[in-house]
Amino acid sequence: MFENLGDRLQSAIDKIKGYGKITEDNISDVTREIRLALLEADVNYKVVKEFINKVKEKALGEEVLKSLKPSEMFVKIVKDELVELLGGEKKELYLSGNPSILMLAGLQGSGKTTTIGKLGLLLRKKYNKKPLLVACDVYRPAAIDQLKQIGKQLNIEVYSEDANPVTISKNALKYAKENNFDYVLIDTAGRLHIDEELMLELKNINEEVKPNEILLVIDSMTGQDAINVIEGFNSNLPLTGAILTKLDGDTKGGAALSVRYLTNVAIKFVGVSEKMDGLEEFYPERMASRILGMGDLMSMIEKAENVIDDEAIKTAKKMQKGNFDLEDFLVQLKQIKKLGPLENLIKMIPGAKKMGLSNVSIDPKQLAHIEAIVLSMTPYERKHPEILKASRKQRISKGSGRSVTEVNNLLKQFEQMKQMMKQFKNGNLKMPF
Ligand SMILES: Nc1nc2c(ncn2[C@@H]2O[C@H](COP(=O)(O)OP(=O)(O)OP(=O)(O)O)[C@@H](O)[C@H]2O)c(=O)[nH]1
Ligand SMILES: [Mg+2]
Repeated sequence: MFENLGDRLQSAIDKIKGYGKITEDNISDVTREIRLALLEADVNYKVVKEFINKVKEKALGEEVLKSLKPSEMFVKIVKDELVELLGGEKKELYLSGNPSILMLAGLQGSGKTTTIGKLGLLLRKKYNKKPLLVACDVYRPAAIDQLKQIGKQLNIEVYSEDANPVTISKNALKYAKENNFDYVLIDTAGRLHIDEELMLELKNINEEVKPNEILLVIDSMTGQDAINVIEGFNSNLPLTGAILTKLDGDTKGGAALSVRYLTNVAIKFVGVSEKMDGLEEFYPERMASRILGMGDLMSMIEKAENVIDDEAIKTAKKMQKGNFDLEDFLVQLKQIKKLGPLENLIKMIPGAKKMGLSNVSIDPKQLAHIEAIVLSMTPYERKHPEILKASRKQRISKGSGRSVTEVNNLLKQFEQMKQMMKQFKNGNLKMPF
């Protein structure tokens, strides 16, 4: 997401590094490029105009800090404005109701039902809530089944009944109170366009259960039209925020950058994959850093914390001491696989692009091969790889379907890694950056 925009903005900003001083002339040069980059990313022209004006005004104004170089100052100004454009402070989700009630609304296919599941999972995992999913899309029989399927997959209860959406939501709320659910998530029907009938139904549900959160789900591929969709819903319902889905697709990202300025509706979450864990809380600051290639260590660490378990932390400590074996190696390998595509993680490292790391491709097959080799060893062999001589290696090669050379390479790399860890521990080795 935002890759193209990020590249363009970064190269524009890099230009300013060549100038010793910021003047009206060279600023115009750079802001022209920024303007083009934003327009090409499908950011609304009004938003672009305002953004450029603010950046210019600040860059030429009195506020220049003496401690920063002009180029650093300029980067800071652009970043600050970008954060502002994305909504400034992070907007928190309402959590203190008993139960809290959340309703999703949005056009057909925007991702409501999927996002209901993702939210349920996030609320349970991160906020320790007991969520109830409510099926209020009664027009398509398959819609209820879809939600039930998601509930089954996540082991989260789904409330449904043969009634109209207002009655269902009322009864679901009663059911939630009686059964100690503390978060009620209401899935609603979609339409191709904003129409009176749909709005009336959503208004009626709103009147009946008074949700604490009404979030509008928007497909980020909608582009400029997203603004009209938001205004259409916002004039009928007291929206408390928006969720932009499918940011993993080849969207240019313009809607994300225009929504807040044009509608005053804050983005609270973004959908980044079809999978149930593909929902991220939206932090304007982190997103701006990511766009400008400054990395997003916080998100990377949080992601790692979410999937890494105690066993892995224990082996990581052993690794630091330099006394780990292939059994520990296997544990670490499993964690790496849980983290998902490594390329995505690498992109979050500050300066990854400049180090030439942003285009590395890591073949998941290779990880699978390594795992197969280690799994073909006996537990004793994993603890004492030094006993692995020709005949054992041959057996492992057969068992894993990999060549003896690959087995040898793995053992060699493992030994090197161990040596390196020892050196780290003794403080003889510095990180390469
Ligand atoms: N890649 C990607 N796909 C998504 C994301 N969110 C939803 N989808 C996909 O979008 C399609 C539509 O999602 P639904 O959740 O059924 O959309 P909906 O708004 O409930 O649709 P209706 O009930 O017909 O109005 C599905 O194929 C989802 O897997 C996302 O963040 N990334
Ligand atoms: Mg749906």
